[in-house]
Order: sequence, then C-alpha cells, then structure tokens
Amino acid sequence: MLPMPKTLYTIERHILDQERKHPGATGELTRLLYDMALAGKIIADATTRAGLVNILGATESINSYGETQKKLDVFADDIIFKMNDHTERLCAMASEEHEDLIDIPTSFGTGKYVLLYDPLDGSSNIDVNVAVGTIFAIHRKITHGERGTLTDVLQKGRSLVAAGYMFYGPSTMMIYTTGQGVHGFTLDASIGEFILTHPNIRIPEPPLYYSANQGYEKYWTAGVRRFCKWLQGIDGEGHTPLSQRYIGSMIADFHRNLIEGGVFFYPGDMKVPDKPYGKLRLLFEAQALAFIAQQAGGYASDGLGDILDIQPHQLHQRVPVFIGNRAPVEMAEQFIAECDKDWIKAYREYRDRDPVLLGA
Ligand code: AHM
Ligand code: MG
Repeated sequence: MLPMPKTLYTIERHILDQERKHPGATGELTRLLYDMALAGKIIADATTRAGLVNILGATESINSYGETQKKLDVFADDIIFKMNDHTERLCAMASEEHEDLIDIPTSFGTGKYVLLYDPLDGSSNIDVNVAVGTIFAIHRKITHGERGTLTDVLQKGRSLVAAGYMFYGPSTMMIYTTGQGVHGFTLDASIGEFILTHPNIRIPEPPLYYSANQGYEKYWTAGVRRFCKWLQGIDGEGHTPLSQRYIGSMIADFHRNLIEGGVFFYPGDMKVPDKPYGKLRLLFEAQALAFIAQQAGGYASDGLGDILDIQPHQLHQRVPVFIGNRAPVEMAEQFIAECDKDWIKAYREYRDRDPVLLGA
C-alpha cells in the first residue's frame, strides 16, 4: 500500500483560501497568481530541458542595458507575456527585458492590475547549470483610463498587492505573498502541481549567512566595507562570523537567507561617481523581494531606509539592496550613515528625482 499524505494542499487551494479572507475579492488576483504558477511550471520545464533541446546560448538581441539576452530569457519573457496578455486582468505589464511599458494588445480588454516581472533572474548562470529564478510583483491600477500608464507602474513597493518568485533549483519552488505571510510551494513534477511545503515562512534568528560579491570590495564605500567586516565578526563587538555564500543568482541567495537566516547585499558604490546605485532593479527585483522579506519578519533597505518607501522615478531605476534579517540590515544603514556622506549625497540625488519632471 502506498503511504497517504495527511493533506494535499495545492497552490490553487491555497490561493483560493487566501482569497476567501477578502470578502470583496473578485477572484481576478487569484487567477493571476495561478497563471504565474503555470508560467513557472513551463519555464521550469524549459530550464530543465535547455541543454537537451539546444536552446542555450546567446541570441542576437540585446536588452535595454546592452546586456546580451540568453534564449531562455527570451522564452521566459514570452511565456509570461502570452500567459497574461488576453486575460483582461491586467492593464499593462513591464519586464526587465523590455525598455518600455508593455501594452495589452488592443484586441484584448484590460483589467485592474499591473504585472512587473524579471523573467529569468541570474541568467548569466544558465550556461553553467546554476539555479535561476523568475521574480514578479503586482500592483493595483491607479489611473482612470482604460489602458495602464507608467504612473500605474511607478508605485511604491508599499502599495504592492502581491509578489513572489519561482526558483528553478534542484526542485522548482514558488514563494508568494499577498500581504498575509509568505508561503512556499514545491513542484511535484510527477503530478505537475505545486504543493504547500513551507507555510508561513519567517526568517529565522540568528542570521547564519551573508551573500555579496566581495570581488567588488575595491569599489565599495567605507561604510559597506566596515559592514562586511562586522558580518565577519572583525569590526564591532566581535561576534561569531557569518558564513559567506554567494551564488550570483539573487533568488538563490535570497531564498537561502530566507529559509536559514542571513543577509544579501548588492551595494551602491562610487566606481562611477554619477552612477552610485548598484546593479539591481527597483521595480523588477528589489520591490518584490523587499515585500516578501517584510512579510517574513525581515527587512530590505537601500542603505538609507526601507526599499518599500522609495517612490520610483523611472521604469529601469536601480537600487542598492541590503536584505534579510532586520538586525544586520540596520547595521548596514548605521555604518553607511557614519562613513558614507559623499555617497549618500550622490545616491539621494539619483533616488529622489521627480518622476513627473522626467515625463513619467
Ligand atoms: P540579471 O537580472 O541580469 O540576471 O542580474 C541580476 C543578477 C542577480 O541575480 C545577482 O544577484 C547579480 O545579478 C549578480 O551580479 P554580479 O555578477 O555583479 O555579482
Ligand atoms: Mg534580474
């Protein structure tokens, strides 16, 4: 006789249960989240078979930052678009791989949500078979026209209605929040269903790991260097060092720290003084993970304050990221406040630009 599981809690059932907690819910967000889970299954399958079907390697297209896109990026981007273009749940989409807002085709109606996504984060890792992920964030439409505009996209992370990621590792996982805790599901490939395996995730204490590309320490500001020394137990009160783990796929690094306790950081620097903001994207990467961290009892900062409170001024805005357990992230803020006056001035000038003046 086969052993019977005590419960079989699928992602569909879970999302529906969450919906029932909102009496006025129409079910649109539920179906949108379920469509993202389905997109995740398709991308997971393509990721697994990538080597076999020979879709690895660069295409000729270059994304809006001049980086070469991999074929799997293009595939993942396309799947998410096609999954959502016709459902009448969205008024617009925006993807890390597109320079401008993605309009809903005029042949289809529109809805009350905006979807932002990074279709394949960490894609430079694909060719060497290292885990990658998809990040998504959902805002409510705030303008009154039929179609979405940049104003609907340039909202603070604080206004997100949902966010999540799919993680294509040894197992495929989907983690999401609608502001009622963070929940994790593992794909059972034999039945093609995401099963609830990590309900109500809380970042455990104490933090065990730190994740950063220390190869760039040369470019870091004094405050960030001191913070890193503090993590190692060298600067400050001399606590037990945290172990360093850096995969270079933010989802993989973030996920480990979410489950085991730790802090990930990709700081701004003064390597190019008029670009003091680091690498990561506020709208496609940082906001979603900041919302998840906050819902799991953690914290995400740009080094000055909560990432969820940053008013975006442009679609591809970049942001320094310190994310994980609250205490180390607040230590980073403290070291930066003490040591990095020039950097703070330069970064504030960038961060606090007016979206209206820039034509948003
Ligand atoms: P991508 O969206 O182009 O893949 O870039 C984001 C990725 C993150 O997943 C990761 O943390 C970071 O880039 C790694 O950058 P670096 O190679 O500079 O350490
Ligand atoms: Mg990315």
